[in-house]
Amino acid sequence: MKKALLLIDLQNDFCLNGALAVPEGDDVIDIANQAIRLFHQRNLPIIATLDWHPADHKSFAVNSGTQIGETGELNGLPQIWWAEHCVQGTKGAELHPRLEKQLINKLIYKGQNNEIDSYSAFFDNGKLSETELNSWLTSQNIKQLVVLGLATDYCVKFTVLDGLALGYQIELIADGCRGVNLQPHDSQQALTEMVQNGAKIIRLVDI
Ligand code: VGL
Ligand code: ZN
Repeated sequence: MKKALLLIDLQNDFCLNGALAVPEGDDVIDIANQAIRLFHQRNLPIIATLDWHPADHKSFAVNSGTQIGETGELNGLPQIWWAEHCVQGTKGAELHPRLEKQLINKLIYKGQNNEIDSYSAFFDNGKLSETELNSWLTSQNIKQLVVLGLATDYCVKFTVLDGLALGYQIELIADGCRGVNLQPHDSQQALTEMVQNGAKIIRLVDI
C-alpha cells in the first residue's frame, strides 16, 4: 500500500522565538529532514501543511477582544484564543529555514477563513469546508500516512483523528512531534486519544 509523509505546520511561528512557540519545536526539524530523505529515497510523496491565517483571523485574541490562552466560543464552536501567528506572507508563516523544502511534493494550506479555526489538515474545526488533502491523496492512491510535526495537542491530533475517520492507516512519529501543553499532560492525552482511535505510535528509527 502506498504511503506518504505528512509534515504538520513546521513553521517559524511554532518554533524558537516564534509568535506561538511550541516548547522544543525546533527539535523536530532534524527528525523531519531525516524522514524527508527516507521518503525521497523510496520515491514516496512528501506533503507539508501550513497554518495560513489572514491578519484579521478571529482565533487571534486581539481580533476577538479576548486574552491569549482564554477559552470560549467562536461562531458556536469551542475556541482557544491565540497570539497572532502564521499570518499569510509573513516570516512567521514560512516553513523553518532548515527544513529541506525542495524535497516537498505538495503544500496544503489551512486556516484561511477568518471566522473559523482549522487545526486539522483535512477540515476546518466545524467541518464546514475541506482542504485539498483528501482529494490529493485519493488521486495519488495513498492510503497510509506517516505523520509528524507541531503541535501534538492541536494540529497533529486533529489531523490524525480526521485521517483515521476517513479510513487512512496512520503511523505517528512520536519523537517528531512536540506539543503546546497549556495543561501539562495535553500531549500525552492527545497521543492516547490517537492510539484509541487506531493510530500506531512509532519512532523515527522504525520507518
Ligand atoms: C496550531 C494553534 C493554533 C497548530 C495552529 O499548528 O497546532 N495550534 N493554530
Ligand atoms: Zn493557527
